[in-house]
Amino acid sequence: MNEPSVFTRILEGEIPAEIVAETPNAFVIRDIAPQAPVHLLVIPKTPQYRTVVELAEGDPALLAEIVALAGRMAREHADGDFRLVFNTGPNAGQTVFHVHAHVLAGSLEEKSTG
Ligand code: DGP
Repeated sequence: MNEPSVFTRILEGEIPAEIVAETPNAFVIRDIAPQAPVHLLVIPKTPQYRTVVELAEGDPALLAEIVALAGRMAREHADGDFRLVFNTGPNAGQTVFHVHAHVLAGSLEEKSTG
């Protein structure tokens, strides 16, 4: 058995984090190191998919739920416009291998992302 991911540990209350939104299949937290005025992580509850490609291949309906929830978060926390980022693989900067969508929104002028 793999160790539970940091996101599973947050979902189970072992690591403190505010759950910003929750649905039957997904939950949302604020990124601990925000790269934009609004930087949320939309995360499937299941830990079984490590990357967005695995999720797309294994459960496309769940991927669609993640994208729809990202859109809802952008409307509720910003003006509805957002960037959706799935870092995929360590050479692309992925550090947590429990698939998650970065929702980056808010004023471009305030943003300090690379
Ligand atoms: P990635 O590099 O795409 O795997 O993004 C993982 C993100 O997870 C990274 O931007 C920081 C965030 N993160 C890691 N640990 C924690 C944590 O304990 N709490 C919160 N809120 N975010 C975390």
